[in-house]
Amino acid sequence: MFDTNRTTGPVPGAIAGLVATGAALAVAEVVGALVSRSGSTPVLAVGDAVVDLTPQPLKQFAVDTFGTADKIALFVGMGVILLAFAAVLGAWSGKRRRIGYAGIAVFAAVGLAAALTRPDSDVLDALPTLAGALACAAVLLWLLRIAGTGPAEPTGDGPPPQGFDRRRFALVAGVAAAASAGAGAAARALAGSGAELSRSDVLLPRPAFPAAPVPDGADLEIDGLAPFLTPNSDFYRIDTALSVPRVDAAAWELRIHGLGARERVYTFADLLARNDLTERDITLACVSNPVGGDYVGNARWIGVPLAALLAEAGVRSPRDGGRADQLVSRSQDGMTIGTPVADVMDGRDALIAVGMNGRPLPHEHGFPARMVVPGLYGYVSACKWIVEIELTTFDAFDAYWVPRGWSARGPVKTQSRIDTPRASSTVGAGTVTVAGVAWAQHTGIDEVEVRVDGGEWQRAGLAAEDTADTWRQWVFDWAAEPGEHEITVRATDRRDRTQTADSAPPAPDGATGHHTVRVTVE
Ligand SMILES: Nc1nc2c(c(=O)[nH]1)N[C@H]1C(S)=C(S)[C@@H](COP(=O)(O)O)O[C@H]1N2
Ligand SMILES: [Mo]
Repeated sequence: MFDTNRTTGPVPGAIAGLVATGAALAVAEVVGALVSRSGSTPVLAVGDAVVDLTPQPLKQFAVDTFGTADKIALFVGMGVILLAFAAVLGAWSGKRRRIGYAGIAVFAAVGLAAALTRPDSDVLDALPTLAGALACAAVLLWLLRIAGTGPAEPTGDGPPPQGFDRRRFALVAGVAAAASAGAGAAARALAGSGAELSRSDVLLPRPAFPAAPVPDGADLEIDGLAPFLTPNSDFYRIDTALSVPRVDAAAWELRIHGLGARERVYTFADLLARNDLTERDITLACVSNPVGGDYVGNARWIGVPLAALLAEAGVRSPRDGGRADQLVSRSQDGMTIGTPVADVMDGRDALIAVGMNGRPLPHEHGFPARMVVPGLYGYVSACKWIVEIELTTFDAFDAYWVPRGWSARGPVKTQSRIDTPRASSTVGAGTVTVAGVAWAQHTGIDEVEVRVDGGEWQRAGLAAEDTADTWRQWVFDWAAEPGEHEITVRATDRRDRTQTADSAPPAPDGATGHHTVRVTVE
């Protein structure tokens, strides 16, 4: 059914389509790395747009199914679709060039639309797509010409059509594919290099207000129990960024402005040079953490007290007559996070953090600066790659997650988790160490209780308390008898709130219920 004048069939066209698409992506990456301020490329922009446009239930399904591999799954899905289209359109345009042009135009339009509607985009973000489309057309035409596919030219007295030179086609296609792969890799290196340098250049000053050492006995060091301080490499990561923003600390600024604020701009050097750098242990939790889940971690942060920056901008808490009740932080990648002004100005250690466990913030966790507020879920407080703080009201503005079905306010709910023994594990009869963590940031944990097989609640032992802003380990010695058993935990915080047994899903403002594990005792 393909051109009867030729003997080449659809395969060379399909290969040409694939190679041309590879060239398009590579050129777009290179141009993106060279010109785009945000290092964005059409693939990332389309991916970001897909994430934004995906309805909440589907997003939840993706997270539930793929966990933190959800982004990889998205890219693999996009790649499969793109390559399938490339092969089909390439084969088809072997017969009709116009199909190829139309296909390229459609994909370029999608790429442009996505690139130019990203929150941090500017006109330069059109260039990678345009350059990629041109490269695609050029490589496609070149390969199709070698393959000798397409409608017979009105030959007249011209040379007779050449046969299909397979070797030449394979050579050119191979070289084009290899060059694309090389260029793509070079572009990645280029995009990553600038900010990476500046992070490794950062020397964290000694904080003026260091945290007290973690008390002896705060870390029970039990096998299988989360360590008291979560190493940066193990700290959960939750954000909408498909590629980790690489922010150049040398060019970075934090702007504070809005209702009742005199505009102030701070550079990274300004923050590091301050005499109020403060070190604090703060446990951060994600609102989407299911009961028993591990989207919670504890780190030793260094940062500037946010209340001090707000005071310098003349901001007053609504409790002192200030007009703004919401502080909206914006990130380099366009995230918006809304935090109650009253909370960050009530004396708690809300920080613009620059350090995490003694290191500059890892890129994944917001380099060069992010917010951390004890007692609030991350989605209403912990803006990573922060560049702007706007004073406004809850009436006037809905931050990113609010129209997506999450509550505008997100104080953390008191929770507890069993880390060991793990669910569905088998343990030996006798004394079994049951241990876990409990958290009620900015309130503190008062008591943890365990019960087995629905029996009496029994007090667990509590590890030494670091501060009310951190989680607390607990341990319970269980005299385990052979059989199937169910272990349940609940915590009571210092405001006398005991965790409810009613299970609620994470949306809209945090999961509730008791963590229960089933184990087999032999
Ligand atoms: N820029 C940006 N900041 C963000 C987010 C995001 O998607 N983008 N996610 C928030 C959420 S939902 C949480 S729970 C915390 C997680 O911080 P972590 O990834 O350092 O653990 O970051 C918060 N800050
Ligand atoms: Mo979160």
